Amino acid sequence: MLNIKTLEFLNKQIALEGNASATYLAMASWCERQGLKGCATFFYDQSSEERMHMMKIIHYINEMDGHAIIPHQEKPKADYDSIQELFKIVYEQEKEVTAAIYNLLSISQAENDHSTTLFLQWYVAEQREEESQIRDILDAIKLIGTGGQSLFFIDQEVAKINAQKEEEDLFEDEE
Ligand code: OFO
Repeated sequence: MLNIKTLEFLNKQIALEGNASATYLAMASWCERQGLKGCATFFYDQSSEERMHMMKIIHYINEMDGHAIIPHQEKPKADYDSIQELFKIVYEQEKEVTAAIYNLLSISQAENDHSTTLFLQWYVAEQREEESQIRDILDAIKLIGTGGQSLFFIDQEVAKINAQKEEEDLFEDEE
């Protein structure tokens, strides 16, 4: 059984994960329209992952005899000035989600809710991975610069990250 405060913040987290999924989907669509195939694939995959994060919380709340509330979805930004802007937005968004997870964790610990504390450990690790990945992409963008063919090279770099992720996922599936 979840206490009222933990339930309230878990429900807030559903909204955050859902909004992250929608934002990534909007970014994927924008990238696809720009011919940035590597970036589009990256954001489509991220969008699916965020939806999965949201679903995990919905199932967890209901399993714990709470009521998972499906939130109103904010309309994500549709247009971006540059690929640099887009990844900077993503980084800030991920940092906000991490802060929300930490806050939720502090609440569950204060309430001696060991089950939720354990459940949230997965999200802590996931956020660390996501933030590190976005920082790597931002570093690559900085190195490549904004010269003539920079978009092409940035897209290639992101495509390499997609391939690496795919390999890691396969490896995890085999374990
Ligand atoms: Fe849900 O992992 Fe990012 O936001």
